[in-house]
Amino acid sequence: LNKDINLRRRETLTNMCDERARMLQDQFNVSMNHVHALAILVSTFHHGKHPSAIDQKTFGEYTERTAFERPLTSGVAYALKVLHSEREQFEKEHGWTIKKMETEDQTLVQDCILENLDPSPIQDEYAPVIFSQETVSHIVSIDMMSGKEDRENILRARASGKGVLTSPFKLLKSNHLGVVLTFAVYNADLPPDATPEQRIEATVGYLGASYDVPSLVKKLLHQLASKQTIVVNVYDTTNASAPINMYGTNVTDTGLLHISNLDFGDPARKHEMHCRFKQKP
Ligand code: WA2
Repeated sequence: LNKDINLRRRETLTNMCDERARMLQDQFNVSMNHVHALAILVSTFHHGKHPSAIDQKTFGEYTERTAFERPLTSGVAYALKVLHSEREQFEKEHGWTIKKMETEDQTLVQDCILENLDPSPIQDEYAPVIFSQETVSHIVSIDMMSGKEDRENILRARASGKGVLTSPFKLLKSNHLGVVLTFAVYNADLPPDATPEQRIEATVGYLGASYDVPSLVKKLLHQLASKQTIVVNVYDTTNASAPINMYGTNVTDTGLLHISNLDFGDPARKHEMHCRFKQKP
């Protein structure tokens, strides 16, 4: 009889965990597809039309009105690829200087008060944000290649042509760990079977979305009934020996555990959902 009860308990935990993992993965996939579509929108109406049919006002309104299509995202933005030889002309056109994300006093940068940010030192190239959803307007004019995680994402996105994810890191103006999803935007004459070198050459910009993981997973789990029953953690397990806790409090509990796999669409990153019962049998 006891064995039966234990079996039932295990089964219940498995089903609840798999259901939650599937929901999170599906919502992530839906928003990823819409971020991809935004990259195509920018390619078509900003780079494909002369003069451009998109400015900050249009981008801001459109992304705010379609925010419901991107569950789990806290905002989207577009950064332009600017070579050093184009910098002076670019800054004159926009009326501001390209800013650096990392400075001496990282607390000032974290608050993201633009006056506190230094102009970017000379680099081969930059990725300043030119359009943003209102929710992330604080990153406009910041060179996304000056932040470690953002830079790695940009380099990987443009060489691959795929949507890529960062490891969890502390986003600007946020107290939580988050991740950034990036799609490269290419100029029109990129062949579909292009090599990484051709892709890098044809890159014109980067469309990115930020995910404040803890608040978004919390919102998602609260939509479900019986949230009292189980404790959920989400981990980035890309480095199997050093998993990063992205959601949920640290657990010391050694009770019944179920692990559901999470696929966020970037094969270079691994994620898992860990579920436990709140109450002992
Ligand atoms: N977006 C929002 N908050 C951030 C952030 C970011 N990156 N990086 C640090 N805090 C425009 O991949 C291009 C968005 C980066 C895209």
